[in-house]
Amino acid sequence: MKSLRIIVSCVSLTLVLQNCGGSSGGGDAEAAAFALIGNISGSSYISPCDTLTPETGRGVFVADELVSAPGSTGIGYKNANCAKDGIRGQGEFNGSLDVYTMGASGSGASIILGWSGGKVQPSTGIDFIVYENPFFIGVQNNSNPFNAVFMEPLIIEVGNDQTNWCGWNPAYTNADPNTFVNNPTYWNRFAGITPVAYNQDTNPMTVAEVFDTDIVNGGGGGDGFDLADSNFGSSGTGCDSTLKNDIQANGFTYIKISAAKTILSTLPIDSAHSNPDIDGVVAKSVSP
Ligand SMILES: [Ca+2]
Ligand SMILES: [Ca+2]
Ligand SMILES: [Ca+2]
Repeated sequence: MKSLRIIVSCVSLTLVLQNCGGSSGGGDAEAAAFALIGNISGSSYISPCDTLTPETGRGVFVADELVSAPGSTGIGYKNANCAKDGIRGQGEFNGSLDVYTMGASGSGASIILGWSGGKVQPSTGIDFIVYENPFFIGVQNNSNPFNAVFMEPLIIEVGNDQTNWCGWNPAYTNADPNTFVNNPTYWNRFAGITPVAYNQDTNPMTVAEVFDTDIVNGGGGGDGFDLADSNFGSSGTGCDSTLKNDIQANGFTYIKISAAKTILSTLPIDSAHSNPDIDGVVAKSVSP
């Protein structure tokens, strides 16, 4: 989130809005960013994310438990509560501002979320969706159909003990593996790839629409994962067949979200695409 980092700097320097926004001209987005960042004034600072709450009661189960976020400062976009306060996507061409920006490396490049002790259950189709804040860029038309995204790729793992994790064997399949290409087709089984239309406040959608990630055709977007996927269990620290089979049969307690390059170090992700912003995670079925 490079442009927004500049905004945060402006706030900390107590420059006025006009001085910060003038050069880049992104008035609405920047005004919204200021509203989200709120009034930073030392120890009295309260982030909007600290008071927002995730939706409940209709079959969209938001990961509402912050288990671990070593990079969180509680201020602005470095407040990890923004990753558990609900999903507030901004559509195909804008990124959500209700997000926690992770570090590019080290412990701050990961976050662990839970469902307040519940377990995400295996169900038909995708079992959960991860929302970063990607957005389509450039011209979209029939010969160039939504194939360019500003993305900050993530690797997703799940587990039951915060130590052993199973993942989906993410694969970057561009012919030149050393060149970054922003076409989602090459980013298989990563998150942080698909823009987000679902917004619990302004575009709540139906439950069926939320769990349809095809944003181009009316779904809510985000990146869905299925415990029944044949790739599940073929990656992840400490993943063995026992853990894989247990998770596939009985579900999982924790999700670990990491900036992709911290796990796959040879990925061609430069510094402009290496500070992912986590809006949140929703599951289709959770049981205590
Ligand atoms: Ca499933
Ligand atoms: Ca981002
Ligand atoms: Ca959020």
